[in-house]
Amino acid sequence: MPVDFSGTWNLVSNDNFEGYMVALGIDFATRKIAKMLKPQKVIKQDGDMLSIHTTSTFRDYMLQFKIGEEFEEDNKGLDNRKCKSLVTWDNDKLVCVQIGEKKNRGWTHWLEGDDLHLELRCENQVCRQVFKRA
Ligand code: 1AG
Repeated sequence: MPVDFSGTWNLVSNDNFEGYMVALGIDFATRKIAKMLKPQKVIKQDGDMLSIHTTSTFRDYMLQFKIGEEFEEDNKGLDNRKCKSLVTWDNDKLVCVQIGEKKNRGWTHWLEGDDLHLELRCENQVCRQVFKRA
């Protein structure tokens, strides 16, 4: 049985979000707002199908995909660059590779105790986010 990420999760820590946003080319004013946010994730996992809805007072981001199946991602409201994304299991970690203009782009989700972890990668920057159940 794979891990189940389903639930509602609130951000509690956000390490080097600034570096990650700079690597994505997010402008100064947007970064100032974005780093104040405490986004919430609502994750629904049903077999190989996942939806991850990240919401905040500023912007929302919705992702739906099937594990193991490449899809087009538009990153709308984030950096707006399109990429080809593929999410696969690496043991109990959910790993996304985002192929596009930015090198080394992707993310990894995993559970640790009662916490949801998210590592966001772009070029040489790594942002580490931790969420707790709402
Ligand atoms: C993601 O998580 C990213 C979800 O794919 C959003 C997290 C960080 C923001 C990413 C880039 C920064 C770009 C622009 C800043 C402007 C607004 C920030 C809004 C943040 C809330 C939406 C991986 C996975 C599924 O959970 O998406």
